[in-house]
Amino acid sequence: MEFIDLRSDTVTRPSPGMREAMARAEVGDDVFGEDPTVNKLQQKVAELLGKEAALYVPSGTMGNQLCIKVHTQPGDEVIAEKGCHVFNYETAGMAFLSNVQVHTIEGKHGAFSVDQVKRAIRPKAYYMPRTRLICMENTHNRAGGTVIPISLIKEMSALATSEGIRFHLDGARLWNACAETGITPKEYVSYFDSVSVCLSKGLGAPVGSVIASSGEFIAEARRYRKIFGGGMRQAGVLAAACIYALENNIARLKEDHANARDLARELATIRGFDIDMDSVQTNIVIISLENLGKSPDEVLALFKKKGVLLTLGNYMGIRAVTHMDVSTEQVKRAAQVIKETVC
Ligand code: TLP
Repeated sequence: MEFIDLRSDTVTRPSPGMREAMARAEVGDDVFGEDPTVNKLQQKVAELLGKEAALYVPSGTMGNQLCIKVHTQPGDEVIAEKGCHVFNYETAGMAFLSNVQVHTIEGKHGAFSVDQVKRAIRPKAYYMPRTRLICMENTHNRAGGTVIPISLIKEMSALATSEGIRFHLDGARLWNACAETGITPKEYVSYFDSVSVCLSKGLGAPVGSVIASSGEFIAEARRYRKIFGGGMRQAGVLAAACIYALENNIARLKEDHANARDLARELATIRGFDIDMDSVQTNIVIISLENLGKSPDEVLALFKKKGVLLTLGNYMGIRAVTHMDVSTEQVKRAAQVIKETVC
């Protein structure tokens, strides 16, 4: 059976053009800094994001965790939104790798306010944790692919600077925020000390993320990347796919957003499917099943039998993600199958 796979934009496979670019890639040993394609990717991303330096890493998780490691000391505290990826889906990496604790704040549509953060910042006392870092996620995955307003980012950045606190962006899907708002990656990233962006989600590369920051920061991150086992050798074959993704796959992201909006509108007509339409801003649709009378696992299994794959979302919720490997036609078909299955 051919599946319509809406579990995540991570399921995208390299296209023939991308595979060709990978096959042609010049390579070298990247632990020696000698892979020309990796170096080209890092330079390209640093320029695109307006930062001094960048580093290719195997995953978004490693990108975030490296940045947290470089920013913090054991015993520090990190402020993050309650639903964010670094807190929920990185297997307690912050505690495990950086020995820091997380101070979570519940935001609206993935965004916490400056006031909430002000209240969360610890007074400077030797017996209290030291607030060292604020993490933000844009777009915010668990909130439904929501875009964090640039005005809020600006204000938060000013607060962080005045308090001597670092500011990190989990920009796994920053490209989607840019496609939706028209704001450039450089503008978004200018308010942060560090950023991690993913090439292996909506942009369709098979593997990899890039972190960007100052030259000194990236040199330190490179050291930790080796410690964490992320020093790669002839990684140019993968970096070539990332360069191809940046050059070819950004412009089309709005198609995914339009597909997600259409899907959300269709699914919202189903009784027991609750969708916050205000949260459907990019390529993610979160559906709450609290009023359906069937468990998310049960529903997902039924869809799977009919060839449509979704995944678990929040509590009692499921998630659909549109991406370049599902056409508008397939998204329409998926909506139809879902309707027939639950109605
Ligand atoms: N997200 C995955 C799952 O882990 C939930 C997905 O399918 O959406 N930041 C954000 C905002 C992410 O959504 C993800 C992946 C990551 C970081 C981590 O990226 P990887 O999977 O490359 O480690």
